[in-house]
Amino acid sequence: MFAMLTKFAGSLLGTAIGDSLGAGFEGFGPLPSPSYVLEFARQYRGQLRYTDDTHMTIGVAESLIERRGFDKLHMANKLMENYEQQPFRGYGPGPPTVFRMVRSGVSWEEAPRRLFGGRGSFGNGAAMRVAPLALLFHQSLEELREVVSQASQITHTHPLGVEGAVLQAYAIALSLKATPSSFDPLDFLEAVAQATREAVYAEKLSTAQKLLEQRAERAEVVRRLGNSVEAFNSAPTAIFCFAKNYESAMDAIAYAISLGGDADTIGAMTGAIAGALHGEQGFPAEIVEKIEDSAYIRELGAKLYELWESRRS
Ligand code: F2R
Ligand code: MG
Ligand code: MG
Repeated sequence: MFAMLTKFAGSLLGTAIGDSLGAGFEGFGPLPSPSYVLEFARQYRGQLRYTDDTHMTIGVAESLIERRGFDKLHMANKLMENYEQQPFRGYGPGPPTVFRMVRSGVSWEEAPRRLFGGRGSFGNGAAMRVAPLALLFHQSLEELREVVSQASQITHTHPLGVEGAVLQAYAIALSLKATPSSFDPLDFLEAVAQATREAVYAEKLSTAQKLLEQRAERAEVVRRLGNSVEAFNSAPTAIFCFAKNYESAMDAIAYAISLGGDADTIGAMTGAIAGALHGEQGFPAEIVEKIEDSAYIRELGAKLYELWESRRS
């Protein structure tokens, strides 16, 4: 049995590696191959800087640790304050708009509901930051759904934005409880599919199982699952990228980024799931060292682990 401590750190570091490596390719078309990404990672000299995906994940973790559990108002303020300190992290338009509305007096309940003509956001921003919640609440999928729904609605109130975050959290929780030697990717995809309450996700996760069985080409994966910023066009894709490459955390991230499109976010979500299965040792030390703030991110994983342990007893 892998030590839980390294799995907690691995999931947060996996988020940061996928995000930081994918950031330079966000908005690109498909890359030549996953090996191209691995070679880029090996040869890159200097620091790999993270974007909003990791920055918001750090904020979620910081809030859980400071409050020793989930406190929606504290988390909302933490995400807003972190954004105001570092607004240059490539945030999607929705969250900063929410933060500005709140600063001008609109309530936290109302502000995210006003986005996109009153429909709320179905961007992947709630899903990309969900790893700390999945780690802390992985033992009860019912509680995980409830907490993730509430945390998502700080910025994303559209049901499809929330459901993407819930499924990404389920995938991380399942991976955390599994071991690489006994992992079955089809069973994993089926378990995530069984959990969904939204038709578009059920359809995509069913497609993911077929694509895995058929050993589909990357172009077909992008065509059927998507690689764009909407949660339903990226969370199932990340879950598939992990399932297809579950034997190696770095291969999973490289494959995800190689699909192009929202590469940092699909890379981050894939990395969070893969890191939860393999632990920190799933990532080469020379790549972890290149990631901005990797020591701090590892420390957040350790603190979340301690919090989880203390809540069990
Ligand atoms: N912002 C980016 N990438 C842009 C380029 C960044 C550049 N490299 C730089 O450094 O400046 N990436 C980040 O944004 C995504 C997460 O977005 P989030 O937090 O979900 O934001 P938002 O604005 O709520 O949603 C994203 C887009 O989805 C579409 N959308 C959402 N809800 C919609 C609705 N109800 N109807 C129609 N469209 C909707 C919109 O296009 C939103 O802008 C991640 O990729 C992260 O990396
Ligand atoms: Mg980003
Ligand atoms: Mg992105």
